[in-house]
Amino acid sequence: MPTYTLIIGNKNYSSWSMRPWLLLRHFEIPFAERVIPLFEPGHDAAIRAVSPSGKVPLLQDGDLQIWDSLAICEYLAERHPGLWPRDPAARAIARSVSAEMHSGFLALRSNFQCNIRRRAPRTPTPEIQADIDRIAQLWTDCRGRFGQGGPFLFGEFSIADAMYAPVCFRFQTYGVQLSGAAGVYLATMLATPALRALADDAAAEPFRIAKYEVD
Ligand SMILES: N[C@@H](CCC(=O)N[C@@H](CS)C(=O)NCC(=O)O)C(=O)O
Repeated sequence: MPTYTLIIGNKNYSSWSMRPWLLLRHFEIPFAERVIPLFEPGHDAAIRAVSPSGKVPLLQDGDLQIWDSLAICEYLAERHPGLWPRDPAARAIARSVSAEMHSGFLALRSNFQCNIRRRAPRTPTPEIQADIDRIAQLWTDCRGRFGQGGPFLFGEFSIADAMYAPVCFRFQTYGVQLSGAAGVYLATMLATPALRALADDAAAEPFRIAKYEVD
């Protein structure tokens, strides 16, 4: 029986929820999931009933509740070896790029909504392009400096990749093309079994948030 229950929003739309979900799935850590569909009637009360922040994701481990995607990933990393890079320098940079994702890229996040199953190519504004350029630079740098042991940012899949997975789906949805190492990394991520499993679940979800379906 899994000891963890992960409470998440819609798989198609909830960018924060997918990070710990992908981590658990990729590392085959047993967990139960509960989806609270966002923006359906009563969603706010349903989330507040379980989450002190009024947000998802939230991880339940027995009586313990952990909220916020990065805090959940850190909690899991303390219990399951290998979720962060083993090398201290690589681990420090992995934490830096994860924190940058967690608190940054506002133009991209607020204009290119997470909608995994949608295909709606758009021309980025200069502000969004600046976020895209920084992400491409960051991915290229991580792959060049730390990526020798595998195809992910720090070689093997880590929390840093889970943190950037929503960006990969956003780039796919809005037709953002990347060249060189960043483009190869994007393709690798979208072909990774955990991301494909999430995309399959997202495609099958019945929920539809109208405001995320229009330009
Ligand atoms: N910084 C938080 C953000 C969580 C967040 O904003 N979650 C959204 C879904 S993606 C949410 O719960 N929205 C519901 C609401 O605001 O009513 C994290 O990393 O978990």
